[in-house]
Amino acid sequence: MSSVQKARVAVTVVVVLLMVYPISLTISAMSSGSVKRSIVIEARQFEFNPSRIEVKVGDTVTFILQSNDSRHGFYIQELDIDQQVNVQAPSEVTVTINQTGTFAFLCNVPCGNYHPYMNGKLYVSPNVQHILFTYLLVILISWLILRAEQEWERRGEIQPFDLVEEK
Ligand SMILES: [Cu+2]
Repeated sequence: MSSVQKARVAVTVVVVLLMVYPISLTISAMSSGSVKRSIVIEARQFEFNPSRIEVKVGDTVTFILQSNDSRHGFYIQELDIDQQVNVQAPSEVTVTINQTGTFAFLCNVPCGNYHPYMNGKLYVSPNVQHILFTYLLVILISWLILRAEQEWERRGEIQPFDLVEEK
């Protein structure tokens, strides 16, 4: 492989990686690697139950929120969730989780002395199927582009991914 060809392969892979991520995220959200799930959370003075929740990126999660003592809130800044929880009136909020990480959820309705300590954590782990799928897509699309370029080269036509003029 000449250095021009190596550079072309590298550029192709980078371009494809940039293109593939949003596509694969969308597809994985629709595929079997991601799940729809409902999680019932009880808010009470002064804790959430459960207070630790684990999901995978790409999952569509419906949080079903209930309270039996007073009004509370369910707030996750990073996921743009801000839901009131009224007494004896369950409410729900659905979100497709599109980032990994650990996110705090908080009560944002003052509910008593220990309200500031009313919080929990949502752990979002990577989706292995999603990652494998992304790699396969990158390899496949890169291969197709490189094959197409070889074909163009053979025919002496314009080569859209050329970095360096060949002599
Ligand atoms: Cu509170």
